[in-house]
Amino acid sequence: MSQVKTLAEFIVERQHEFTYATGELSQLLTSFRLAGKMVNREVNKAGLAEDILGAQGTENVQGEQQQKLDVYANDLFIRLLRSQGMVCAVASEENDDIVHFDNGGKYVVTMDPLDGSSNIDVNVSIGTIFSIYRRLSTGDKAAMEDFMQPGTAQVAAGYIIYGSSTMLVYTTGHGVHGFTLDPSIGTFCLSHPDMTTPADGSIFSVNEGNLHDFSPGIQRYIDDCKKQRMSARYIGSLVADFHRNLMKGGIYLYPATAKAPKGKLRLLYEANPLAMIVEQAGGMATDGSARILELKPTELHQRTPLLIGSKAMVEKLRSM
Ligand code: AHM
Ligand code: MG
Repeated sequence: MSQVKTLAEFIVERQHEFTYATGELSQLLTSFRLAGKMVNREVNKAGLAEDILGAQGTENVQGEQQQKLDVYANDLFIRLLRSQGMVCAVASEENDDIVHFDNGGKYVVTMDPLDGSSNIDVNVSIGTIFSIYRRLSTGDKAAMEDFMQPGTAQVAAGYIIYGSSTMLVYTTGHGVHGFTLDPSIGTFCLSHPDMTTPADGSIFSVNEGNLHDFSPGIQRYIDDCKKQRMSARYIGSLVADFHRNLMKGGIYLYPATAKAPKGKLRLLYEANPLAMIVEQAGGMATDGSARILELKPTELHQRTPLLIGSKAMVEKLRSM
């Protein structure tokens, strides 16, 4: 049997690549590693908890109130990040405002604790997306400017996919590495070192129900994909669609629509982390005219159109 390397070991081995103090990265990622495992456990028994154990009411067997999984995941990530002390504030999809820890930590985190949550009830893959920034402000409390940094300032970004297996994928700007959770030992093991995405692909992922809202250029591009007999694949969970395309080569599109004139996805905790990962893997991410990572955020829950994936496909789409 070849030597298995765990995520914890890998982080320690690569922490010299991290610009800031050795050990900080390892502490930062530990919260995500632990929370990811705990969310994974809850996701896997979601059907059980609600339909069987919870059948008599809304309380679980311990007499606790049943929590929606996205709220559970949010509370858990925040609790672990708070207790670990490196992070002084979090911006989450689940919270209107910044959650402050007032501990003087040197980092801030943005996250979507459980993305694609409409897919939980139907047993389809969902994910966690996160991004870590070095804070700019000083003092105990983080400031809005700490969160208004462009994606180029991310010091690390990653996602966890709760799929047919659970994987954690992250980058610190030195390549992209993927770890698969071995449920028998409860440990993330290195399964995909130095991930790269194919330069071109033959999968396009878009909610075609919105086709008539898309700009003529986007519509022409989608038509072109069909003329080339490409495969249409759309799960409706960003992390799952992104992960498949990253591995196989493809493009994911969520352009502006009539309902969401600025796009649906959020810049800080959906587009930016995945844009950093795709670029590190050799791909591209744009809002149609500008590089996602160079957009200057102006608000926490800012939305952006997102066109992301294999370089040749994103470039072709942009030219249209
Ligand atoms: P959410 O953050 O409310 O879960 O919404 C984000 C999700 C993405 O995971 C997914 O790619 C997209 O919304 C799907 O949207 P639609 O159902 O409009 O196609
Ligand atoms: Mg989301």
